Amino acid sequence: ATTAEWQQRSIYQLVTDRFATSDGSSPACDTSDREYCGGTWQGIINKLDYIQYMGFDAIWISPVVKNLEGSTGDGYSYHGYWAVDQNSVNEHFGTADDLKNLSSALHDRGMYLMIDVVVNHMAADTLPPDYSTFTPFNSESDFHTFCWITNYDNQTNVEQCWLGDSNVPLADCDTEADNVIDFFYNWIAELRTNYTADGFRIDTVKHVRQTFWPDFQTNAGVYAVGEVFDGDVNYVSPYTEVLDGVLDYPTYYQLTYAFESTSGSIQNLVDVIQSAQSTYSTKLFQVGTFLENQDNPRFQSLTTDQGLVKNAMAWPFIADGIPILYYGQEQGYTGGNDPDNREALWLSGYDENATLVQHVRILNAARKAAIAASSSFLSTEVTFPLVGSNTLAVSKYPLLSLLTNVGASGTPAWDVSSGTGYDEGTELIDALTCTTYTAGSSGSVSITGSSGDPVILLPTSAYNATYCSSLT
Ligand code: ABC
Ligand code: CA
Repeated sequence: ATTAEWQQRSIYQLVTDRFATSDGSSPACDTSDREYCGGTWQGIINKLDYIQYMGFDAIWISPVVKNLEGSTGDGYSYHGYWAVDQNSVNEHFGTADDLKNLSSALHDRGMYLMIDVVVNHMAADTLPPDYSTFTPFNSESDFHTFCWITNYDNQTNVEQCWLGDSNVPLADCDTEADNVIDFFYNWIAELRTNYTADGFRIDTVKHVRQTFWPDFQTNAGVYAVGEVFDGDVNYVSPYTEVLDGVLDYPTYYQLTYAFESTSGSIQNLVDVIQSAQSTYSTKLFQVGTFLENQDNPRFQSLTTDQGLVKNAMAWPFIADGIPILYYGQEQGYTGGNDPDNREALWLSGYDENATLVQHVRILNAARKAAIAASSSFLSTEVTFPLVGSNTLAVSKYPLLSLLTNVGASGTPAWDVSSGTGYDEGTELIDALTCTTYTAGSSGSVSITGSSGDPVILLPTSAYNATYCSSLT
């Protein structure tokens, strides 16, 4: 699928090993053991109703190729990022046919499949690696000369030295060598055709020279979003030119800081967004926007204030990029750093009535309603008609989102005098509560909220009332 098609989607990111088992059983899963817990591609097929219920129309799954087997000093390779054989699938997750079946099951529902891929490295459990265990790169000369990454300010060090540690060195592929380049350019095209993949998430993008990526993207043939793990817009920006999209790490940090406490800086969030808007140009609309992922502590490990949580969770759905939600957030999971943030979802019972499941369902519905109501919604940059110390109004016509970090014990109030895009007298509805309001002169909106919750406004004429009747 193209970038334009992905822009209309919202993505549910899951860790394959931790999402669902083939037979629906709920085995124990202690994240600190760093073992395979039993999730499979067939398990995902069985739970597509759950994902679709929340309004997601795409999933991003863990890397699919065969990984390092057995126990290491850093645990097992349940996350899928430790490839040893690029030409085989990871049998812990199922067979190649199971993966094809997942792809078909998604397409039957009009959903997309995004596969996570790693070309930067392959994984070993000795140093030096036994290169003969790798497929197809079974020679030391297929890799950069060993050195650990020690200096993130030195881009050559970042690109040509190795990630990992002495337990699991990540042998750094020589992505300057013709045989390595040719292999990966063919490999990504075959991965797409073999599994009818609709998109890719690309790992460790900043660890490979930028000039590797444009032809890789072309051969991928579908939308790809690259992981550039860095909070600086100026560092990330060039990567928006060599791939379709990047994961929006700069926003991730300021979003987290703004809402993790009642004293977080709203202004810093506004600043990073405006900086990205002026730096990325139209690529702004192609980034993947997220609050959680497999590498960072879950938001509810930082605060469990449900007012703050609901505001932070709303952001990816009301902003300029493609929303991504990391599995488990909707069930209120609280795990901290890797490996604690990779809890088994079956332990939640996939409760569709969970408060945050309903929250996400409405956020997806509101975004879909805005897309349907205005052909320019997806190419309209957010503006901020109100920036207070604890309040923020985010306009992306026909959506007006009123956010706050006063927290659940506070009473937020927003007095937006203009800049909403609404005509005087327009009837508005808060998608989260289905309370209605009327826009005043110059489209002004004046609302007192409750429990530190956000308010997500749309013209009543643009919002499907069935979501209101489902509210409890
Ligand atoms: C395992 C254990 C961990 C243990 C570790 C040593 O080994 O589980 O407990 O601590 C996979 C697995 C991990 C595993 C690693 C290593 O492999 O999932 O569980 O950790 O074996 C991607 C994936 C990630 C994956 C890999 C490897 C890469 O998303 O899941 O990990 O295939 C760097 C890379 C980034 C990578 C990330 C984990 O490490 O760039 O691609 N993610 C700074 C650097 C970043 C760096 C980050 C974290 O630290 O700039 O490049 O990411 O180490 C901001 C700055 C940022 C800064 C942050 C910390 O602060 O702006 O630049 O990031 O303000
Ligand atoms: Ca590299």
